[in-house]
Amino acid sequence: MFQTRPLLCTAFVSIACLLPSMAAAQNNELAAENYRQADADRDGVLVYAEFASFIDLNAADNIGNAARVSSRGLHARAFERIDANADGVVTPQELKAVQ
Ligand SMILES: [Ca+2]
Ligand SMILES: [Ca+2]
Repeated sequence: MFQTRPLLCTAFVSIACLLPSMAAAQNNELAAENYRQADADRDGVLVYAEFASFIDLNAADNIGNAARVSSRGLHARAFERIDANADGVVTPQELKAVQ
């Protein structure tokens, strides 16, 4: 048991080191899927209620700082920050601008 443990740790660390870009790509896919899921009326943009569920879905997947925003109840503040033109909806372009 004691002999296999360091080997496993080393293998795990090197895999984790090799995969950051893959993990980021996977997160992008997850975030895109969460966006589609949160966009309840399927108009391609997120009103505040849709944005809040987008944050919570991302938090559940541990994407970016969504978990922190969600646990601290900062949805409204995040929405205001991301809705750059203050028209009451968040677009994919506005989300991209803050990433
Ligand atoms: Ca929508
Ligand atoms: Ca906007």
